Formats: sequence, structure tokens, C-alpha cells
Amino acid sequence: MVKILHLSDIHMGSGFSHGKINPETGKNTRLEDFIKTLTTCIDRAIDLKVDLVLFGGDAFPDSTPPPYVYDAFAEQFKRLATANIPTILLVGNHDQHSQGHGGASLSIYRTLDVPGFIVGDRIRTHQISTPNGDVQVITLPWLTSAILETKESTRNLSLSEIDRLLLKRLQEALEGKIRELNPNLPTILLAHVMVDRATIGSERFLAVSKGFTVPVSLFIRPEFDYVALGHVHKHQNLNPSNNPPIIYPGSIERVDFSEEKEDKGYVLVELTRGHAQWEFCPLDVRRFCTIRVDVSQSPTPEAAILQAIARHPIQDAVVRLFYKLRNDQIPAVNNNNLTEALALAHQFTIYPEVVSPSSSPRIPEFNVGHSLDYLEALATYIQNQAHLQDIATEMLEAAKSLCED
Ligand SMILES: [Mn+2]
Repeated sequence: MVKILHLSDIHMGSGFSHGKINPETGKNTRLEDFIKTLTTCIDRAIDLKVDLVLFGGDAFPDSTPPPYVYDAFAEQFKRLATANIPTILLVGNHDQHSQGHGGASLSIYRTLDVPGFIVGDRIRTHQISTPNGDVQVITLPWLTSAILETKESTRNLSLSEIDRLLLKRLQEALEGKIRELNPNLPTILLAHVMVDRATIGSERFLAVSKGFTVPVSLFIRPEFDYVALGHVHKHQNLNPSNNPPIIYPGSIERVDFSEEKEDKGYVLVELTRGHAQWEFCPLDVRRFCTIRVDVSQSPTPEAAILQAIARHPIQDAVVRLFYKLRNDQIPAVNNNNLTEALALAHQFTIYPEVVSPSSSPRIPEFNVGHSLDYLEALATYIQNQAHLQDIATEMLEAAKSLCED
């Protein structure tokens, strides 16, 4: 049985705006948080004497992090080399340099020939010897046409045609690798991809280019015993039958507020040919906390905001407070009192929003008991908007032609 630690999406150096400078170290506290969490993962790998560490990609926010961030990452991974634990660093979209081909922030580990380290920047099969037997790993980095060696010109193709072409190339490449596998060895696919079945959080906004989505069916193969993914920050298993498990461990720290409610962690796997036993191990990471309160109807707006703050566990958390109030209530809220109430938080941001009760009166016709046909609804809306009268006919005609398509 081969023991594996699978982690992904470290994004070290992100989210500095959610931290502050630690006066003792001069470092941003969010960098310190990320270092602490990564340290915990590496400690676990060493304490448990795992046979292999798989990193699913996205080491930093981009491929050219500042040297002190680069160092902090290397300092942790070096401990695996010292402990003789083989490690595969897969290249994610954030690791690839946007200029030119093949450059990646992780390539330096190959250049330096770090013992036991493999950089997965192409589709390749790696056979790794461990004290508990050999294991084979197919690496599938973030896909670009360069990685798939697409020779055809894509100049005249639409984006969806390029995606189809890439998917076809991927299927061919993967099939080739699968046929060359040793059928007797435990087998892993390590891939940095967006899989169609995934529930996505912040990667929607983080991805530099949208890239394309791979159907999960491509990975449900008897040749694979475990599919180790990276890219999506929310931990999930995409294969309910668990045969094979298709696992996003998710990011190890919250990169932004879209991950407020997600558990963060890594995955431990016990692998034999034909079976993978896996377990998600949660990490103790900094909490994010959003407070939303509408005090526009309150006779005591400041007290209402303070009560809302008191209801939330803000201690040591990254907090954002959204409150809505009327224009005439502004003098009744003293920002210093809010700041004082939030002082227990690690870091906080306050977003007041002034609402005016008369800004959007309902159109009476929309309150009728029967539902309106959408063209009827549009016509009613336009009738009620003085500034649209001169283009009313054109708008309705355009809407009709859209509906006919
Ligand atoms: Mn990614």
C-alpha cells in the first residue's frame, strides 16, 4: 500500500489586502497564514512518512512571485526533499508564464535537479519507486495548445471550435498514455483542469483565461485508481461511485471571500492497484466573516449595526461589514464606534450603502394577479419609462426578433 498526501492550489502570496503588516516580522500576515498552513501540510507528510506528495498546481498568484514569496514556498518543499519523499509539482494556469511557451514558476525545481522532485509541465507518465512499491502517475498540466502540440492553425476557429479541437487532442494524448501503462501498478492521474461536474467558487474569477472544461467521463476509467485534481478551490469528489475517486482537495487557505464558507484542507490516500482509500483532512485556517445588515428602517441605526456585529464570531477573522441606511440617518452612525466594535477582527472593511426609499417605485401594472407574457411585460416597462419613449418601437421590434430566434 502506497501512502500519498495530495494538496493543491496554494496560491502563496495572494490576498494581501486581507492582511496587515506584522510589525515583528515585517511580513504581511496573510503570507504568514499561508506559510503556517503549508507548513502543517508538509509536517503531516513527514510525520506520517508518506511515500509520495502530489501538488495539484497553482503555487502562487502568478508565475513571477516576489523572491521572498518564492523562498517561503521553496523552504517548505525542500523539507520533503530532505526527508526523501518523492514529490510531483504539477503546473497550473497560475504557474505558466503568459509570454511564450513552457516557462513556469515551478521549472526551477527541475533545473536545480532537486532529488525526488518532478515538475509536471507536460502530459507524461512517471514511474516512482517508493519503499511500499512502485506507483505510476500521469501528469496533465493546465492545457494550452502548446502543451497539446496542436499543429493546425487555430486562427480562423471560434473559441468553441478551439476547445473542441483541444479536447480531441487531449483524448488522443491521454488514450496513448493509458495504453502504455503497466496494468499491475497502482495508477494515478494528476491533472490541473476544470471538470464539467465541479461546483466552482472563485476560480471563475481567478483564471487568467477561461480555458476549457473537461468532461468527467474522460477520467472514469478502470486504469485509474485515483484521480488527483487541482484548480477548483472547493474540496469535492466528482465521482459518486468513488471508483476511481476524482478529488479536488481545494485550496489550503481562503484566497478570498468567495471561499468564506468552504472547509480547507488536504487529502490523504492509501493506494493499491484497484483501490484507493482517501480522507479529507481539514486545516485550521483563518475565518472569513461577512456581516450584512439593513438599518434603513431602524430608529436607532448605529445600535442596530453594533448588534449585528455582536452576533458574528469576528475574533481574529477577516471581516467585511455591509450596512444599508438612508441618507438622513448618516449623522446617526459614528464610524469610530463601528471601528471600535470591529477591533477584535484580524482585519476589516466597512461598506456603507445609502438607499433612497423613493428610487425605484413599482410599476402598478406589474402587481396584477395574472402573469404577463414577456413582450407584454417589456411594453409595459417601456411605457413607464419617459426616457425610452423615442426608441420604444425599435426596442420592441428588436425584442421580437430576438424571441423568434
Ligand atoms: Mn488553477
